[in-house]
Amino acid sequence: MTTLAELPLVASGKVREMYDLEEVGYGHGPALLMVASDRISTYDAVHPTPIPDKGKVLTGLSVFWFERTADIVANHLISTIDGVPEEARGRALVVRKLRMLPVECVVRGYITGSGWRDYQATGSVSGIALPAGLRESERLPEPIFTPSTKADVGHDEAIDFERAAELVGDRALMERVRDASIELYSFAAEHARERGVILADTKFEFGLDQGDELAAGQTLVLGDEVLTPDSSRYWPADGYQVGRGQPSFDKQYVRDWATASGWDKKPPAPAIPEEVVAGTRARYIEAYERIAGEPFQAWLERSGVAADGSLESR
Ligand code: Q0T
Repeated sequence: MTTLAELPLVASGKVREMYDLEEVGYGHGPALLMVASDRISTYDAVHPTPIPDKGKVLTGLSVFWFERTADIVANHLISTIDGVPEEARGRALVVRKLRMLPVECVVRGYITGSGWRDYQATGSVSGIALPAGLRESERLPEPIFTPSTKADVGHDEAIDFERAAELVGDRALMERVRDASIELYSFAAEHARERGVILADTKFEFGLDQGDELAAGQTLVLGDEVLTPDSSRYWPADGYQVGRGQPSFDKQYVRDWATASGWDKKPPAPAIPEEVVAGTRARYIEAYERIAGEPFQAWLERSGVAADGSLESR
């Protein structure tokens, strides 16, 4: 069996790595291994202390959503076990290599974060005029599609739909992307709501099948991680209050501790104390169990993680 160290690294992000797998299996074509680490970032800085099992929680959640949304749009997931090196089981997925579209597909059901700032300044977000008098964190009359550019460094820049269509080079394709994004968000937000979690907003990335170059009949494919706490804002529904920022489901312990510690929120991020690590890990596992509706252990077993019993002591 291959080890991670033998695979060519094709991309490395703040919290994830992508490796080249060449061809896997039969009929799938070129593939990548997408590996979620246990690294955590707050205020755009990665802490030196990992959150044990965070990468496995996020990978399990992505798989949960890929499996339940395949009838909305095709996705890049090929395998959770075959082709995944033993050391990466549970935290890695074999995915189809795509030609990625050069836009981030953000859907917002609530007005918060950069959307709230843009709304306060202009009354609009990504060129969409919103009703006057919205308060911070308020639910929008309907979900809105607010694309952004993928910045190599620094923050993504909000763009309107027409600019996104220009960057993609195909307005009809961009309409399919927008419609799929809103459908995915609506489906997930309703599911989360039934489990006491608000999905405030989320970000998708799409691609096209490689070798499917002819404009007619290109297959749109959902890539990246999907509907995880790193690509989305999840808020606990109990305690939701309009008119202020909401605590994050997963990262609030770290943020509260970081604020109290006096850290100026500029890199380098400080080490996280063990009780904050433990509380944060428990929140990630709770997020998995609430959303997926099964014990986190079930994902570990399905994905071939060797048992070590360490979850039994929770
Ligand atoms: C990609 C081809 O994941 C990224 O960087 C973090 C390490 C961004 N990224 C995604 C791709 C994907 C996906 N997902 C795909 N299926 N095919 N490229 C490339 N960079």
